[in-house]
Amino acid sequence: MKIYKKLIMSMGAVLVLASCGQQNQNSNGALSSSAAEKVYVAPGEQDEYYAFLSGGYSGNLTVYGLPSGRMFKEIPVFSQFPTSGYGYSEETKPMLTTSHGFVPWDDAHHPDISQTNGELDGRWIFINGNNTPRIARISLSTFETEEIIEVPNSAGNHSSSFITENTEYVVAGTRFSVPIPQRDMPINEYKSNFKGSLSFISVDPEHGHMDLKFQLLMPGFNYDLSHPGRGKSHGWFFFTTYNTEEAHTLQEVNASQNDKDFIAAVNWKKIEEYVNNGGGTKMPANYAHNVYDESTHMATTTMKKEVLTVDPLKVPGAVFFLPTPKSPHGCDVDPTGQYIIGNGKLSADLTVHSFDKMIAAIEGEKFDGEAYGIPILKFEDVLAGQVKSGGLGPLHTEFDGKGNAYTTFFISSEVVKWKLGTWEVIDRKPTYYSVGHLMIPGGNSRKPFGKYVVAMNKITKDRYLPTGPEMEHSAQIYDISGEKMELIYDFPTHGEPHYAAGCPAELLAPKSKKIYRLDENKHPYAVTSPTGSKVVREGNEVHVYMSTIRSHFTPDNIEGIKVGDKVYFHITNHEQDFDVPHGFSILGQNTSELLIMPGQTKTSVWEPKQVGVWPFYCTDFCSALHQEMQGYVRVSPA
Ligand code: CUK
Ligand code: CUA
Repeated sequence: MKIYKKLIMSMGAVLVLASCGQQNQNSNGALSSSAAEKVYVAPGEQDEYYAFLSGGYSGNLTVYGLPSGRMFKEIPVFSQFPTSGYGYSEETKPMLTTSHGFVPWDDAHHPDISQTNGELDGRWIFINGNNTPRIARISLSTFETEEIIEVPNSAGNHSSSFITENTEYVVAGTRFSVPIPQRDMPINEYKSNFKGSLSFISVDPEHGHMDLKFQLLMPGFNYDLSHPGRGKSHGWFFFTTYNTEEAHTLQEVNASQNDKDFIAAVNWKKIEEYVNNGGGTKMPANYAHNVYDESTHMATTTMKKEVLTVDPLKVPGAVFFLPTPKSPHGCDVDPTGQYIIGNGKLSADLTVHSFDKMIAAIEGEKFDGEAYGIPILKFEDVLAGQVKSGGLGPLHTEFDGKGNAYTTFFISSEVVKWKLGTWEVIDRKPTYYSVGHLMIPGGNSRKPFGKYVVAMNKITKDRYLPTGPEMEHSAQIYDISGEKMELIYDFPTHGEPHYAAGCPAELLAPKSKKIYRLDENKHPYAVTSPTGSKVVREGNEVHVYMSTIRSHFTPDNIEGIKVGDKVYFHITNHEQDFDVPHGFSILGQNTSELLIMPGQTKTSVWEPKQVGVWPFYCTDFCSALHQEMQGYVRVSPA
């Protein structure tokens, strides 16, 4: 078998050599002969990398293998997800609590993996909710959402959730500017009254718990994307703006007037010091902080009442504006921390700023005016270089750790590879079609793994068998191990993958938790002994302490329930075997099914409306006697 594979591989090499100069690329862009081998992961074998693609308006995060493009799991974050009962079970409903009530949906854009010393550490992955501003933290040991914090004084939480190189902070910047605090006022008084906020959420290094440490209140310029400094620029954060015009209507025209908008450079270390010394102003603000506890398997919500705000003018030397052409979108920092790339989405050229030049200009106080008191640096003083790309509509850039950068072009639909420092274009390859973000595993850190780049495309058109007017979005994998990029695969994605984060499998796979231990289960309604099952009535509330193991529920015949009761089924899975979940659902129930993993307790609420004898059953095929795994509830008149 191995010899056979080797033979094929050497034949492939001969083919590639023979066709050198006239590559046998098919009309859809792929080098079909060698490409298949590069993405082929044989049955039973495993991928080299994990890729976490944001699900956009699905509110979820989806896990794929690289290079196979196989989907492993969809992790619900800002959604109710029947597959796992997330957002339906009593334990997980609090995760979706906000100051606006229960908001079981959001628009998830940018995942980012935790780092230590600027390298991926594989502990957590963070992702933002754009619409009702939130940041979530997902455990990379359980692959479950463990925490969601709402971001007050914010609207359109777009320039997030990027993290600093020791995961000190996860940052959330606002896209929309709004009155802060929110109040009733005329929209046409936007200019100089509406504000943006840049929130610095600290992350507890041991448990990952988030805490909104301070909010920088900024002019209402619309903060689009951001990235932290790293290496030499660690301690700074950079944010693109696209509306220095402060347009509040017909933005497509009115926010494109100025030739240059800004990248805001924020020295967060300086502000942190200011805040630690008692600086800042406390402001009333309502926001929810939801935390899932792995030992009780339950989430709880704390409503917060106050936030610490910082006026940038009170911290001299902390915030500067770097003029950047043509409504910049992406804001990316290279692995050395020297280059800050602002992609003007309405231009052809890329603008690269130099961190060293920025510091020199700040130290020399070479300013070119100010905006609302914040110093503006001179474009020429901070410019490192411009990439004459020949493309149109640059959006996002990633790095391979070998001195190369890769930028997506939405309008000309391509990925362009170019060299840091010389700014020369090395290669370009089309995407299918209209690419947004791209991702190289670790491409957001000091140590990228520059073997593959995944391009995430907004438009699918003819790539797959037609499925009516609506089609899934599409991702494409390019091999970037050589001088030229090679398109090797494409696969449909779930939801709109705005961005992704990737990580070597060898870092995550060994830490992936296999089973929850029943003897560590601290759920208040857990049944931890084989004889612990019972039914307890408290007024019109009934608590069913139920256990489950192949292939029955205990109890499985329940009588004495009346119309008007509120019945809580607390179900504990007693399996001791990896990967044997049980499900639960009962006829007429509108709170969806549950999925209970071994050792876990999950709760489903049922308010029976009709008299009768109603069946319940296990919804997950768990054994040869899965079909027998059932029971009845008798409901009598009130
Ligand atoms: S944004 Cu989607 S293509 Cu929300 Cu990161 Cu640029
Ligand atoms: Cu338990 Cu099917």
